[in-house]
Amino acid sequence: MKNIDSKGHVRGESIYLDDIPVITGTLYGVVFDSPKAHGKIKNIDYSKAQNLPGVERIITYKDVPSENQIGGIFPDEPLFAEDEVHFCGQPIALILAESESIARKARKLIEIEIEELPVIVDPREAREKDQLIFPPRTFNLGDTSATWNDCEYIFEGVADSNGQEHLYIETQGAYAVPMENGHIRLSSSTQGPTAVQKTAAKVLGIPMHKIEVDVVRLGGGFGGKEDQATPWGVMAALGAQIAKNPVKVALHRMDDMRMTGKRHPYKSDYKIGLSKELKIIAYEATFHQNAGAAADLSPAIMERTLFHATNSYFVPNVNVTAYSCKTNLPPNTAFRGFGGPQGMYVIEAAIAHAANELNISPHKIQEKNLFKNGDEFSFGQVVDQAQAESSWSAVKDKFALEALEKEVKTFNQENKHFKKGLSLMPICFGISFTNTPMNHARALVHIYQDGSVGISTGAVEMGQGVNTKMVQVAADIFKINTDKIKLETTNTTRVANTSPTAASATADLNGKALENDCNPLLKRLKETASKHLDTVTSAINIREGIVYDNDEKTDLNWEKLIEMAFLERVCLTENGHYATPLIHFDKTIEKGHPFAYHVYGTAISIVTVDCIRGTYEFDAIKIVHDFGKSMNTAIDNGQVEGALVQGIGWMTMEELLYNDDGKLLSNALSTYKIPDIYSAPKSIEIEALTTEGHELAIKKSKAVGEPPLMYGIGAYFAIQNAVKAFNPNYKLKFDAPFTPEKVLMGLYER
Ligand code: MTE
Ligand code: LUZ
Ligand code: MOS
Repeated sequence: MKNIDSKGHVRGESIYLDDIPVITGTLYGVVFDSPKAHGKIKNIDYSKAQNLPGVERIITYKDVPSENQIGGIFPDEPLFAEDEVHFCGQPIALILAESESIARKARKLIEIEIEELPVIVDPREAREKDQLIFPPRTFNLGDTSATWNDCEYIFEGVADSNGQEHLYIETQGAYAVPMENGHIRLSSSTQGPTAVQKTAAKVLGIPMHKIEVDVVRLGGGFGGKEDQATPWGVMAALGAQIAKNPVKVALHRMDDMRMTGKRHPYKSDYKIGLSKELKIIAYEATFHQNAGAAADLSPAIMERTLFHATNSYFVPNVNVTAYSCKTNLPPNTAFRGFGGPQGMYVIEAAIAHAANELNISPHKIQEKNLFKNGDEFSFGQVVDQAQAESSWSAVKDKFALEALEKEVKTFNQENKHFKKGLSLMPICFGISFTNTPMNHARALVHIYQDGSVGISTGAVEMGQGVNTKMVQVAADIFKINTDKIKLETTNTTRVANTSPTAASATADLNGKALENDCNPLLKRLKETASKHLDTVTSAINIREGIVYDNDEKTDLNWEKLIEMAFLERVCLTENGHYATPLIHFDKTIEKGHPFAYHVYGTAISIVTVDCIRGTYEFDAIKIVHDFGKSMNTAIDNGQVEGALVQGIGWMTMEELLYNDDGKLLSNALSTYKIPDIYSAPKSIEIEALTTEGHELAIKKSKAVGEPPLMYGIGAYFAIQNAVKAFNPNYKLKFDAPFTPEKVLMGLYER
């Protein structure tokens, strides 16, 4: 089935926040934000801005009727700064004006005096100064300290990875319309409609039922709108409440880049111990997460770093600790992979380091340590249905790895100024929110009298194709044509108390809730048909909209059946619920079974480095991916391609840069480069691993949104191998992204 949005997208008919018609008299909100990364606000003079014709009013923390607080996990983040600022870009006030351009002009007229305080941008410095967002956590398995003596080889080092700007095409924004009795209707570009609703209710001092959040779709989120769509939604709602007027807040690109958090940069230490047979028998790591100035989702992201610290490898003795370090950057947030990539990168660095010292291929170490059924993760979950070895051997066979390696070797012998590098990257990613209580969802189905069907779920469409998958789930149960089914907007009055669309689990959670609607509806319809046809319910079947009795066509079709059911007063609506079974986690001992299942896969990356310029091109990425039984190969392959290229961008070219004063230097598309069609791999081949799929995945089709991003980590090591091939004096460094500048330095270092 094609993505139901394809036609609308190519015709420009799909509706995003900016396509919602605004009501006459709407006020536009522009955020005035801190020009300094840390300091005490001594004085703010709003008078010139206030007096600019067209400016309606300026809202500050003083206008907040209830709590000036938007922290989701910890209450440590004000909506508007009060007397201190903690990062450049921190919102201080919302200017409401007749037009956006007037509001922007007014912003320039605000005068602010800040007494500057010391700025920390480095997470290690923050840890030294005891600036932690919350206490560190440690996952432990076996006994590393007792194992070092048994190790034949031990290697230690550091591995850093930088942050990443989400660069969703649609920037953050919301539109609030006041309705009767203090009710506010809020359109928001958010992955978490309930988070926006709940926080707005808290700040405005009204119950949640007075705020209705509606989401049509997002022009991308990538995690950047899981938590950080909230402030703009709350500001629009607050503006509407105070000004008694519709209010729209939509960030300009540079405002968005400056004010919002990104993927967390990490600085990490590793120590890896191997046996003579190259088994990793001990692994220790310390992760310094650069959280920024407030918690946001950092606790959950840090936790996922620990969950994925050994990637696809079984290590019997593990001790990994993570620190969430408070710095004066915008609070960093969810980004595809959610801390997992940052953890996986470090063990891959440790393996590359070991292989380099031992003068062997890293593949040897990787291959020897892949998870098998019955192995234990450091957090106590026992590995079952492991596809680490099967995807590894499938990638070797299907893509003739040995021949590829030979080609690279020959090329490197024959070419002086161009060198190729090859790497293998296995992935293993846990599916479920690591916070068990978040793993449930609801869906609402109406069958209308004419036989058409309307579906609401808690899932937010952001390009990942979840709406199409929801249509497929319902169509497969009812056995009717997909054009009879409409996916409604995501709306908190139809589906309440939703978890955000995140953790790649949206189709699983909402799809299974939807199955719990469709199955009982179908049962009632079959009962109606069996009564009418005077047969047993089990003899009734519906196929392609026709009712069959013992495989014989009847005169009943879907429409007639629905009409009949309605006249017989059968309920044609269901409200289904689903909660992932089995999962649990005990933080007091850091053990449990947090994931419904894992997604596996392996990628080969081949790069050609221009050794005069330091530039590079990816010739090919060849992937064997564990889709389970994919319910939509077009959508799922698209997710693999998109995630892969986004991962390569993070590892190679996206260079997020703050200066020592905490100011974002890579603050526009001229200074922050993401992969375009020219820098994407010349070829991407994706093969599906043949498996039975997993019972806890929707229709046995495994979650696909985030895991393939981590194939991109292989890009770093492929480039590194090419640099090594050119310059034998190159000393391995793990400092992603591997930008052309760094490549050039590596090529010519002595
Ligand atoms: N694909 C597109 N096109 N746009 C996005 O914003 N977000 C990713 C992924 N794929 C994203 C995307 C992220 S971060 C997640 S968690 C999943 O989609 C969420 O959707 P799912 O749970 O339906 O996979
Ligand atoms: N969000 C979240 C996530 O709140 N918990 C998670 O475990 C998670 N994992 C991936 C992406 N977003
Ligand atoms: Mo994705 S980082 O879970 O929004």
